[in-house]
Amino acid sequence: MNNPFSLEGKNAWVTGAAYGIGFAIAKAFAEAGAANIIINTSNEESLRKGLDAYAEAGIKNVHGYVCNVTDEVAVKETVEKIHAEVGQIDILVNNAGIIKRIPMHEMTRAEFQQVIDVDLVGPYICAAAVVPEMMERREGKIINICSMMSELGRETVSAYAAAKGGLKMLTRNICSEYGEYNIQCNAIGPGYIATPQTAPLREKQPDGSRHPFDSFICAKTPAGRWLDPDELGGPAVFLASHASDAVNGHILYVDGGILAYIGKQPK
Ligand code: NAP
Ligand code: GCO
Repeated sequence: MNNPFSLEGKNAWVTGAAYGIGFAIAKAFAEAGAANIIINTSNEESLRKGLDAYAEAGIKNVHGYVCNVTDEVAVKETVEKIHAEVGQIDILVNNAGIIKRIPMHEMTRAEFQQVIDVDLVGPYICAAAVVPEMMERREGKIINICSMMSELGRETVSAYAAAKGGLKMLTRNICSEYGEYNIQCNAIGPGYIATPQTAPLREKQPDGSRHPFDSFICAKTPAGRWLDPDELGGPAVFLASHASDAVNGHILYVDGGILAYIGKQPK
């Protein structure tokens, strides 16, 4: 019996995968046998550093493109380049994302819109660009990277929570609209992961003490720690593989149990 978790022969496009969660997911895909890894970033420097990081990790067959996921024309052009230079896109991971931590009443419309554009409109643009080929082949995997903020709010992240909540429903709608073509669209909802995006929340205070948010998150996570990006690799391989062909429209929270836990009582 073939290994249902294998990605042998598959081409996977992970958006925004120069580092962070995207890099960890792409690495796991390569380790699961993916034939080609495709990444994009918003600028040349990030792409160059990202491709160097893959090479240093010994990951081969990585193809990189500079492409802003909010630019529909650029995304369509990039998909055409991928088809010409790499081949079909079997798996799309909508990972690229930003956050702006600003109180809602102090946030400008432009700032709010920028987060919505990258975190919600971008995944729509990329999914819409790859679905036609998946429909023709009657096979495809789309994985959106949601968030705890797809379920919970907190101060200063209104735009991010609105985008990630919308991304949860976009995931369910892609499932609903394209399931008949054997396209599965699911999401991963990471908990709090130690990446550049959350680095400000873990910075030591001027007096050398822990950042209050660092202590807060560790109290909210049963294991009492931040999660590592590599801990998302297995769940991502599952959702990208035939092992999950009967899973559709699901948000898989990889949060260490935050959503199940009221939080550790302060001493
Ligand atoms: P990160 O370290 O800030 O990396 C974000 C990635 O997205 C970078 O590669 C960045 O590339 C790319 N990107 C940003 N805007 C882009 C655009 N317009 N076009 C193309 N690429 C763009 O973030 P992360 O922590 O790895 O998070 C990755 C995803 O997981 C995001 O969607 C985030 O919301 C989500 N998430 C993170 C956590 C966490 O705790 N870290 C938890 C839940 C969900 P450039 O170098 O070009 O900027
Ligand atoms: C924040 C964090 C979170 C994480 C993640 C949690 O400011 O609360 O950045 O939003 O990035 O989305 O799942």
